[in-house]
Amino acid sequence: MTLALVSSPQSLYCNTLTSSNENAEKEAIEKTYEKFDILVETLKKGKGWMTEYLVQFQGFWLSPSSALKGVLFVQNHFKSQPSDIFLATSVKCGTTWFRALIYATINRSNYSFNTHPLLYTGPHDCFPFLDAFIYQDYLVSHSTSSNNHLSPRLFATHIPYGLLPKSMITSGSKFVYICREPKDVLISTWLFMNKLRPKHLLPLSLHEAFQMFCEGVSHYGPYWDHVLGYWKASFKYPNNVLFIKYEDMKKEPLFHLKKLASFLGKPFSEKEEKEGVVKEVLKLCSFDNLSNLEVNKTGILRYSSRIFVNNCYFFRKGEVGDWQNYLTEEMVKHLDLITMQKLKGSGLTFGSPDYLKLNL
Ligand code: PAP
Repeated sequence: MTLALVSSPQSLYCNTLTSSNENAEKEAIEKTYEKFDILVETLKKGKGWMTEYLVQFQGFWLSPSSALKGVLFVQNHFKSQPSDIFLATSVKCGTTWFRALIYATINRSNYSFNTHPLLYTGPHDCFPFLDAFIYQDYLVSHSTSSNNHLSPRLFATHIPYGLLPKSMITSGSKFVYICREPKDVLISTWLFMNKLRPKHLLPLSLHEAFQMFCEGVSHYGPYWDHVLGYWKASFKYPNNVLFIKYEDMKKEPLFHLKKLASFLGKPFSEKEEKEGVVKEVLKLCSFDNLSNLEVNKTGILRYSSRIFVNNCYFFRKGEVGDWQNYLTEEMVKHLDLITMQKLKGSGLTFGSPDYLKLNL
């Protein structure tokens, strides 16, 4: 089914295009490709999870062919609008879930819950992943620019806060940031990436993945730096950055969805609450509901020009604490200690791990 998006990105680069500024923009894009070709050869390399290697750019590890390109294009070409809404996450922190929640919340008066587009469309197809969309769909985005009155535009991104162009931060756009307990992120990432790892590369062992994660060599990592960037921004710009933990949403979904809706400028009215609309949104976007839909069991997401991902890969268990089934006691201690050291003084903690009792 083709979904008629109510809130979709249209022209990502310019608000109004004439042929002359379109040509100038195309030239600038060519320059970015040239810059990319030169840059990628000069960057430090680290072992990859689902690619042969990652490169380190401005302090973060990125896959060279997609994430690095995406960051460069966003930094050099993306024109944000004050009404834009970004769902920002590091990988495996809840993008799929919150994509559905944000989409359903923003568009709740446009659809009935019985025939909702999310019943037929994977959450990843509801609004685009900016980092990949920006360089892949240049022409598409221009040819549909007549629709760019639609507002707000919704995007998902994995780009670390410190790598965002200044214009995105100062434009007034809103960022919803989702973070997750690092041990669950590690396990979820390891299992997911091994499914996508090309056949010619041997599967990553948990031991290797653990080492790489702890050293910060993970997609858009170090994970803790990613989290801290948005954590600090949420204090500096509380009206523009909302920071939510995956675990908190699991524990108190009603409270956090209402907070999210208010932050997005679409608070649930008393009448809606009484009519059960908040609960309907939560039910629609729940793991049980989404993971059992045909589209999410059999559909395929075109993640980038070369990567296609089965929708079902985005739904595994959706639980808190599954790391207990994989990590040894030693691994847990080591990872908790890194987390404690990295987050020290920030005020951010995850759960109540043993290290908090250590007074380190
Ligand atoms: P991405 O970074 O590739 O987009 P993302 O959606 O952020 O992935 O994370 C996937 C995780 O969210 C999976 O966690 P798990 O491996 O620990 O199970 C997935 O199961 C979980 N997830 C997906 N949808 C939901 C949902 N509706 N509610 C709760 N968790 C969900």
